[in-house]
Amino acid sequence: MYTDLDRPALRERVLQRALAPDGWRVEVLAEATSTNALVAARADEPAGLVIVAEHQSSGRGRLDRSWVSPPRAGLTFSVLLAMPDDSGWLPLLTGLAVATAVTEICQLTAELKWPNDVLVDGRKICGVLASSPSPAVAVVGIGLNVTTRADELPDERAGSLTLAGSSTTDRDTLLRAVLRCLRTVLDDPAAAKEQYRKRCTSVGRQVRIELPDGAVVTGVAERVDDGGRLVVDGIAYTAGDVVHLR
Ligand code: BT5
Repeated sequence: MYTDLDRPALRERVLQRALAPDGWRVEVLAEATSTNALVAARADEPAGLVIVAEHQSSGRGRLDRSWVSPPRAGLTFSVLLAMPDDSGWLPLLTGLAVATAVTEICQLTAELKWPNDVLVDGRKICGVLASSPSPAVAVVGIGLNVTTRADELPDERAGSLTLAGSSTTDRDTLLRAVLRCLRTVLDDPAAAKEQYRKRCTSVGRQVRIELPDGAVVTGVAERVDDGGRLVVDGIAYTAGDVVHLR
């Protein structure tokens, strides 16, 4: 039985003080519909707004899918950013930031499945949802499973830091680490793209890619091109769900 002691609340004041020097303005809400929607509704504010929800009642995935997480079991938050020049890379580099933070502080090896899923032991521990409420503004939402139990996850392809044996499950520490890594990738996107290409384990593999229109393609993922697209047997894909076949 998980109690409040196992899943302590985030410490908003401490986070605000720690993250302000890096340009982040953090707000922690007990409950929200979807943090992506809340941040998008405040798109006229300066970049750097971060809204974290201890619980989301209608967390969103890509293509209108849902993101489910019990209260305080994970991190669910969204960040307001100026749209970078190479916007196609933004969700990929956000995934890189999470994978880097998890590898650094959890003593786990996190892999990146194109475009932006973070996997540990082959299971998805993090998803990223990017949107653009106006051409100059981007919202990136991150869902990271921390203490989530197997029976709280949607299926056996999902995992959490606790299930993977993470050395820490302190969500304050994790949030700070992810935002620090996000700042690093945003400050030097060229280096981050190189890092992403090194860490993305979809490349060089036989993959199945399920496209947004329902079509399914199987082939070898050759590389991630300059637009952040996955090239499978010579054809570049902008979006899709990748399954690693072997
Ligand atoms: C994603 O979509 O993975 C993007 C998830 C983004 C969630 C964050 S939370 C903060 C912010 N506010 C929001 O409303 N959203 C963002 P996609 O690749 O489409 O994956 C969605 C699929 O992952 C679902 O259809 C489920 O199968 C699965 N899923 C749902 N909840 C999950 C979880 N907690 N862990 C792992 N997989 C999950």
